[in-house]
Amino acid sequence: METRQKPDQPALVLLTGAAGRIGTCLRELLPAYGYRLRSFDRLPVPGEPGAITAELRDAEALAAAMEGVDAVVHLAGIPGEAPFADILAANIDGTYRLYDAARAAGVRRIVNASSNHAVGFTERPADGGTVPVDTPQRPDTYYGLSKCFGENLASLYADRHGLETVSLRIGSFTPAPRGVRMLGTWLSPGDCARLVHAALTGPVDGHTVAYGISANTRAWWDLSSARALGYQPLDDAEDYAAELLAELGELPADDPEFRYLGGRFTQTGR
Ligand code: 15L
Repeated sequence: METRQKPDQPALVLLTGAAGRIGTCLRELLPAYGYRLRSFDRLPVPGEPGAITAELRDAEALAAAMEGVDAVVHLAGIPGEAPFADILAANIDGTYRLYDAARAAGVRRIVNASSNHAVGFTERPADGGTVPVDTPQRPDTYYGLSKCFGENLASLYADRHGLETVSLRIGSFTPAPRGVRMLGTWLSPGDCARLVHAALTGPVDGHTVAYGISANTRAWWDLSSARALGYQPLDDAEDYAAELLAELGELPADDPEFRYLGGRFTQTGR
C-alpha cells in the first residue's frame, strides 16, 4: 500500500466505470478534493490514455488495478434493466469479483454505486414524506436486484473481512432535472462529487447505506445517513420546478412514476 496523503483521506482511488456518465463527472470533479484517480473501464476512457481498459472478469487486470489503492469507487455495470444473464455477468458477478480483488489487495473502503431501484417497489408515503434508509429492500427490476446483491455483498465483506463500504442509492443523476419525478429524485453533478467525497472520508462502521440526491425541497428519500458522513448538498431541483410543472403538470397519484419510488422501472417486464 502506498502512504496516504492524510490519515482520513484516501490518496489513490480506483474508479470503475470511469467512462460512464457518473464516472465522467467524477473524473472531472474529484481531483479538486485531493484524490489521485486510477480509471478502469471496459471501454477506452476518452482523453485518458493511461486508463485501464479491461473487463471486471479479467482477474489479472483487476488485481493489477488494485495495487496501492486506498479506496475504490465502484460504478461499473449495466445502468438499467437488461436480460437477467447480462445483469448476472456484469452487475452481480462483476461486483463479486471487484470485492474479492479489493479484499485480496487490502483495500480499506469501497464506495458502491447502488440505486434507488433497490427499493423501487416501495410505495411512496401517502403523506409525501421521505423514505428512510432502513426500509426493506424491494427491487423493481433485475437491475434493482443486482443493486440489492451489491449491498448485501458489501455487508458480508464488512462483517467477514472488515472491508468498509458506503452503498449509495443514487436517485437521478443528470445535469438538470428532467420530468416531474426528478423534482424529488435529482442528484446534481456537484452534489454527486460532494457525496462521493463524503462517502470516501466519512465515519463508517462496516457497511453504511445512504441515498444519493440533492437538497431537493420535494425529496423522496431521507438524507440523514448521507449527512452523517459529512455530505452537505448545495443544489435543489426546486429551482427548476416552476418551468417543469408549467410544461408537464403535477403527476397524477395513480401514475407509477408517482406511486412507487422506482417510477417507470416498476412497469418493466409487465
Ligand atoms: C438508475 O439507477 C439508473 O441508472 C438511471 O438511468 C435512472 O433511471 C435512475 O436510476 C432513476 O431512477 O432516475
